[in-house]
Amino acid sequence: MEENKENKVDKTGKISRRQLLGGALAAAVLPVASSFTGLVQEEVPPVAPADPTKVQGIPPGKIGTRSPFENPARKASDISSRSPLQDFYSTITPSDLHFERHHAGIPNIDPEKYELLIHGMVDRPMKFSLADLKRFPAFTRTCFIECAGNFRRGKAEMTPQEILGLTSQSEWTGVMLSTLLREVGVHPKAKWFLAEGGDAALLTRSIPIEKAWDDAIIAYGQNGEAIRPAQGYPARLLLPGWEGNTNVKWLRRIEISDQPYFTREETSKYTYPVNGKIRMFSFEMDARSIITYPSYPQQVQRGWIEIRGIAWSGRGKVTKVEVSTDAGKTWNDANLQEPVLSKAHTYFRHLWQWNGAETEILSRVTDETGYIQPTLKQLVDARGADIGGYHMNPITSWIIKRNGQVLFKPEKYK
Ligand SMILES: Nc1nc2c(c(=O)[nH]1)N[C@H]1C(S)=C(S)[C@@H](COP(=O)(O)O)O[C@H]1N2
Ligand SMILES: [Mo]
Repeated sequence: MEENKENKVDKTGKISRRQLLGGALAAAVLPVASSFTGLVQEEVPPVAPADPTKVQGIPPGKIGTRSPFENPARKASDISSRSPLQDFYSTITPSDLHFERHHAGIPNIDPEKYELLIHGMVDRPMKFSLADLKRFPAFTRTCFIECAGNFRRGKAEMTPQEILGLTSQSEWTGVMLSTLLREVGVHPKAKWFLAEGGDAALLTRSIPIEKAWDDAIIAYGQNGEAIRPAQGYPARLLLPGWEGNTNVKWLRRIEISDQPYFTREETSKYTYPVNGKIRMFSFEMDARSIITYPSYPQQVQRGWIEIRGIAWSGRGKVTKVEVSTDAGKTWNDANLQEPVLSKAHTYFRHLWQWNGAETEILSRVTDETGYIQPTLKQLVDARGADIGGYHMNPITSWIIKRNGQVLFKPEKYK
């Protein structure tokens, strides 16, 4: 065996005296040496900057914080909180500003005890721990979630957050539900599955099995870290483009069946007529857009204004956003921020020169299926009455007063 020259050991098994001295010497010089490399920076006392125009810094920390000058906040009620859409420069919603909708509060679930049961019309009913879910090949995708009841109006003094803040976007990571369905062996006659959460809410949803084979994800990651408790920690069902309520949080059970379950949300009380027929199981979120700048309560000045906003569709990609600055008489194509992702918030911008006259600005999206965002009149005519409620995605307008004040146009029709 080759002798290690650095570690000379004498016959008694003790390290030589020379070796010890050398080691002590090396230890003594180490802090000095590393202070040059910056490794022991925290030992250097803070020095006030000699140049008074420079600003004294604070040391780095374990968790980052926002600038004290930036205070974006959700607007919360007992059952939901809304994202501050007007405060975002682009389309990823910071996780702590993601909208929330809860029917029985946010349960605190121990990831060690978490289990997802998949049973019903399967060859092998199985329970998956969180660790099991993470062993499967993972998948990451950016998409929006929107509550089907996302639309408020009624007065001019409303922000984008108040009007439409029940939508947000994250980059989600998890395992494709199709991967798990192959694992349990789904019966060929299966047509639906039931998704159940571990919270106290009576919210279970029946989902056509095609969505599971297509793009459903059991998500445990949100914007690069573990999903937030409010978003369903440790795992939720993610159905890109579909009504918020089908994205069952704290997912604990999936039951495969050949028919829907007609749970509470799936009875006629929670559905509405379209052309005289009850519209049930309307899963996809229709395309919509909103200008987030300028918006209430901002004040603008005459001259160049970059009109900005977000557009999205639950059916695929946004292909066009048009902006009108003359109350809908003429329309201009806005620029779409690339990359445009399917079933995702898409940022649009349109440069406009305001001449100072009172006007109305609005946006209208077209998606890849050719669907064009309707006016409120078109929506109401199709449904027979302005009943509000779910799936209300009309074009929305802002009025710009001569003094530059921006107000929401709270339309009501019939
Ligand atoms: N288990 C469970 N899942 C749930 C809900 C709930 O109350 N319990 N609310 C649903 C509704 S109505 C919506 S809009 C979305 C909201 O998702 P978010 O809170 O992550 O934004 O979660 C859905 N999933
Ligand atoms: Mo919702």
